[in-house]
Amino acid sequence: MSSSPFRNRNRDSSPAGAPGRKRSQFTYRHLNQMTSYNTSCPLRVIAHLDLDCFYAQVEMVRLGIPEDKPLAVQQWQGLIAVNYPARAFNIGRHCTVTEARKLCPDLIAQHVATWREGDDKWAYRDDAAEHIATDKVSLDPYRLESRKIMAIIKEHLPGGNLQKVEKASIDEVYLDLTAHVHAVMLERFPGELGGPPPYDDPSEQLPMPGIKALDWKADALVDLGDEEGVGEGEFDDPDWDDVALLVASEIVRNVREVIRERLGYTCSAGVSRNKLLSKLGSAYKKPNQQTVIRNRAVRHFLSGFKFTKIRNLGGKLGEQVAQAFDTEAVSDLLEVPIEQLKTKLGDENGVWIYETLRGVDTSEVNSGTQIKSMLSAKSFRPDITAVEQATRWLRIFAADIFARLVEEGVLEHKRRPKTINLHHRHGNQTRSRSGPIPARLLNEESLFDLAKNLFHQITLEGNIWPCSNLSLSVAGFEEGVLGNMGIDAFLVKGDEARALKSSESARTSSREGLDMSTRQQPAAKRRRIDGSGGGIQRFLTKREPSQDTRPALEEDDLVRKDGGETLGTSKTYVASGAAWSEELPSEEAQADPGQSPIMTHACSRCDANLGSPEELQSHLDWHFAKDLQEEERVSQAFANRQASAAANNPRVGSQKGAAAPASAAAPGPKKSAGRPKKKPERGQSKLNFG
Ligand code: DCP
Ligand code: MG
Repeated sequence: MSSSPFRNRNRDSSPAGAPGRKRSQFTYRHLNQMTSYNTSCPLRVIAHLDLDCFYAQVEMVRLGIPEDKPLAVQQWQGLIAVNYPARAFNIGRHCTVTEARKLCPDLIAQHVATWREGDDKWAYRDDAAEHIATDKVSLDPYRLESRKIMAIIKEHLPGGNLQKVEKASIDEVYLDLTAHVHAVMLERFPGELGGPPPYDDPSEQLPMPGIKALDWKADALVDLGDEEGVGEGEFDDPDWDDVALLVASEIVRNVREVIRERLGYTCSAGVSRNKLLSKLGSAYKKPNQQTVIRNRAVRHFLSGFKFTKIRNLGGKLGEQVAQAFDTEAVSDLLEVPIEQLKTKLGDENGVWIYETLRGVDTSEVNSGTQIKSMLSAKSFRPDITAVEQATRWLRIFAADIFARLVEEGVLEHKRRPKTINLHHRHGNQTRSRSGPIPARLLNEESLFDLAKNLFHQITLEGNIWPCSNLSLSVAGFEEGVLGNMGIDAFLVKGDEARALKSSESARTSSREGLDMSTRQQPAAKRRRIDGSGGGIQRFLTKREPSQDTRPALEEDDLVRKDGGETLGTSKTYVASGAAWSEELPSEEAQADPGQSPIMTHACSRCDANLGSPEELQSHLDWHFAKDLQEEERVSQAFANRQASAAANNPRVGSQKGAAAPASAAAPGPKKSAGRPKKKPERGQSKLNFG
């Protein structure tokens, strides 16, 4: 290496590993743990990358606008992204376009692209801002760029087991660089790390790195403060955790450079031992910088924050803590003994907060993250008041979602959603209906038909106008199967028995939360899905040529059941006018679609024999309600277990512990939905899709 960031240790001193020499605080076992992404490995290295003023950069690159020109991305009269030159004028997301122009008359305000009925694709339109009533925001341009960024990152990093990348939101990525860094360290320090442990004992300490100083280049290195007696000082020799972070910071710098070269975007990064710290690190110095938080600097770094800035503490839990201790400063809370935290906040929360404030976080970088749901929504101003208006929006939603499904590989049968869900808001009341998406019938038209049908069901309840918000979502993604349309496709078997039900779980809630009830509706009869006739046709999906053959891997639509932030990996925004992401209700149905002819009335899950298809469906709905309940019970238990694991071992489980406090705010296990009524609700039996 020509410009090595490592400077050799003074070789006058005894050679690395020689008797009498100070040894590393890390062992051979710790070193080895680096290869298996062990989340409690003390040599872990995690990076968080966050694009600078992302949407604004996308527009600047698209329009060829010089970097020093102030630009903001406009959505109706509001701003959703502001570039750094514009921020210098005190323009922020809180400003309206008019206010921003007053602050900076030269501001370029670019409106986001919109869908407009009648057009079959979103477009940038000069008059979009005046069409809030008839346009719907499209974020596709940003998703597209986001995918390109992901592809570059993945391409740039070594493959196989050395790569662990999690897309956390449209402009954020976590990298677990531990295994990669391990490989680099072995290559660069063969003398110290190459050999087997003395006496073949992995608990032996490693020799110290044969270097005396590390060159952090331009990285913003968090300093250690002047607290005395807190951990290691600046004058202590670098140990392997410092070396690992240095190697990681080189990798991250390279990744950032490649993104910059290939796409023109800058991003900021945080490099540390876990997600919690790295996320704080990437926001620490912006734009276009990276911050390294060495283990020895963690305490000083965190003590400067308000704890409400820490992942998972921005919400209710943070408020509760602030109230209980009358402070928002991490430094104040560091003084509070764990027992007191437990007394005031409960055992789980107390332990979790105690650890979090000390920078403990063992949450995994989850490379398997894929879209779990897609949502297309519109808040109306003014409210809409007629079926025809709603139907026009449903068509746009269906087109929007289907376009994203195509990206996701639905035409190639890579992945497909199993359920569709419609939410309707009238005053304080939100109603929703969901149902299965037939496996063999997934195209824009069928989504539209399904949406219309769900809407029709809602209208049957009456009192639905005016409507202030409609949202359509698909969820329950499964890996694609299909291909062979043999007889199997038409028979009821195994899990597919669920296909027999068309589960409509209806949820009516009031904003005040006083009237939250979940009830299982008896399934409607299995319905015709399209108007084009029954018979075999309705099982066949027209295969349309794919418009786009790029690999479908888009994760920014991912909306986690736990509300995203619980795991700290997914941002959830509700932008005014048109939500681009909104917390979805938990996946409502796991039903495999099925318009399959019923061959039996026996329940494949419990062998109960039902008298009619309708009864069987009701019965399966009941199973489904039980499953949901069970799922929630299990995840709750899991969160609790993690929290108690964390209590026993402060290095373990803080992430899942993270889920625990948040889950306190999440709906707990529902009261038993009970057996559904056998009789269909009024109007149900008459329903037809299409
Ligand atoms: N976004 C949005 N509404 C919000 C917040 C964000 O539509 N309330 C969109 C626009 C942002 C993008 O998400 O460009 C990424 O969000 P960030 O919070 O990362 O903000 P920026 O990337 O714009 O700025 P920064 O440089 O602070 O990361
Ligand atoms: Mg950003």
